[in-house]
Amino acid sequence: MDKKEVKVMQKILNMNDKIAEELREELSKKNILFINLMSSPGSGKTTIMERTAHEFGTKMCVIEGDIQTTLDAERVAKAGIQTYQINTGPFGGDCHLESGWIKSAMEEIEMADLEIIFVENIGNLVCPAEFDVGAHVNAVVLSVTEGEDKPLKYPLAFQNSQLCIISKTDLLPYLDIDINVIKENIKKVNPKMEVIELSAKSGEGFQSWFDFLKRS
Ligand SMILES: Nc1nc2c(ncn2[C@@H]2O[C@H](COP(=O)(O)OP(=O)(O)O)[C@@H](O)[C@H]2O)c(=O)[nH]1
Ligand SMILES: [Mg+2]
Repeated sequence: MDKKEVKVMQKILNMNDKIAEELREELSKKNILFINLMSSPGSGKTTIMERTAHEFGTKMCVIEGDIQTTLDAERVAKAGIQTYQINTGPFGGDCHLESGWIKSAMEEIEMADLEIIFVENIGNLVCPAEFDVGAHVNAVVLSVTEGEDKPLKYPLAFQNSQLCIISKTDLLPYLDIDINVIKENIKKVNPKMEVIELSAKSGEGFQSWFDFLKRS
């Protein structure tokens, strides 16, 4: 293995962690909760943000991460809240967000009335889990259509998160999926994981999500 390459990578991660720690402390002092949502593409993160924005209104803001387009920020902004889009496409198309980019985004955000800042990380169940973005809570969203085995196949996202949102539960009647097996597999990789089941289509389970946010 090339030693120089390892050293450089280590340096980048150290810098990322340092900025992440500073961000976390700064937001704690401001009494703002910072939540990092991670998942594979299409699990329902933006739809969850849209419904959550209708509950919390201008007390929340969302930083959207995507390789290309401002589509998600446009969707969430319709709820009348502050949104900020980070595109990694022009900078090599990275598949994750780093704390330095989040810091730059936060410098643009008006924080006076905020109680919660969400980051919708780039859709990918692997890389985002490797980068601390400075959140108080990492949450991984797993939709029921993704299969029961995903916590076992992509354990880091589940091990580095405190909450798993099992989404799209309205689809369960149409699938050969046992939600109890999903939950068992989550517990196998992270026994302490809190789990919330919800459907952004029907709204079922959202009260548990809102309660989680209010007590976090
Ligand atoms: N049936 C159903 N579809 C959903 C639900 N949540 C999101 N979707 C659909 O799933 C697709 C991807 O959702 P989106 O929020 O863009 O996922 P993201 O890529 O994780 O942000 C969209 O077509 C949504 O309408 C849900 O709870 N139930
Ligand atoms: Mg999205």
